Amino acid sequence: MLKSGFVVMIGRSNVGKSTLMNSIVGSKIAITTPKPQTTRLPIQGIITRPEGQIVFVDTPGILRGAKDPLSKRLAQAVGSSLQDVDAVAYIVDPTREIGQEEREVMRMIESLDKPKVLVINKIDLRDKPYLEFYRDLSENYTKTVEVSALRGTHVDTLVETLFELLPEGEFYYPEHQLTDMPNKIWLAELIREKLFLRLRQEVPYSTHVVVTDVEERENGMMYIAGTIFTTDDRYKSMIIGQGGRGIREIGQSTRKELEGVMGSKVYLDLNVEVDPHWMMRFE
Ligand SMILES: Nc1nc2c(ncn2[C@@H]2O[C@H](COP(=O)(O)OP(=O)(O)OP(=O)(O)O)[C@@H](O)[C@H]2O)c(=O)[nH]1
Ligand SMILES: [Mg+2]
Repeated sequence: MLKSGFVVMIGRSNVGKSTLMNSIVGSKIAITTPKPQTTRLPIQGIITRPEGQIVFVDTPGILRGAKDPLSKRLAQAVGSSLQDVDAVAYIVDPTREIGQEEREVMRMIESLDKPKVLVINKIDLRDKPYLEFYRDLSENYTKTVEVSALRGTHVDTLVETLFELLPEGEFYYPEHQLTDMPNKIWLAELIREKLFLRLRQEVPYSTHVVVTDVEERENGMMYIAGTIFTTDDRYKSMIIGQGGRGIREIGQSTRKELEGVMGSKVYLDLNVEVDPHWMMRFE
């Protein structure tokens, strides 16, 4: 008897939802950075085991009261991803203070009439001042699991727990598929990760990456063309950097990672363009 279902990963920004999904799926599907608001699209990661299949939905971290169109869309995406899932994994970070935002997320999740697992992440860190607070919440959840997404500690226990909670059912995706994400979007996400890692402060949030072309050339080399859109000339210069150093470094680190994953040479053609309204057009 096979189990199958959708599990949504919910939690504040930066608690490690994407890291956890990558760790469960065993492959880098979602990008992760030390900055909040890294994830922008709900992304699915799929695992198929003898017990059945779980489709994980990684969501953007919840941000309260955000007014710009992008953040609103993100909040809507999280809201609608909750409707049709079979279980909820609520990820928390015991090293971070519990504010108003966390309490609101918590209330929303506790009011859901679905199996919910409290996932206390980052247990590898030494100082966890809020660990007991979260442990005391256990009775409000179907199960509680303490994990380190980064080290992979107890991630299997979490997966077993989720299989127990899911209904019987058939596979949603073919056995070997790891994600529902189209290639171009994943490539754009990877470029955005390198951009985030290189730049500081507000610039990354004012950027959007589109991959326009992916081609295998005759010599086995992958040709990839992409454009980084940003809202302002000033940001454009920051991304390009002095003498083009910035954009070159972003290109190089993306290329290195891609060559590792694809096992072939990659030629990456990256441009930066100013489009003050890309946020309005975001989809
Ligand atoms: N020490 C430690 N760090 C972790 C762990 N899991 C995630 N992190 C780090 O926490 C940061 C945020 O991780 P992400 O996976 O991007 O967090 P997220 O919840 O997806 O964030 P958003 O997409 O912004 O909502 C990164 O620097 C991760 O390396 C963990 O188990 N232990
Ligand atoms: Mg994320």
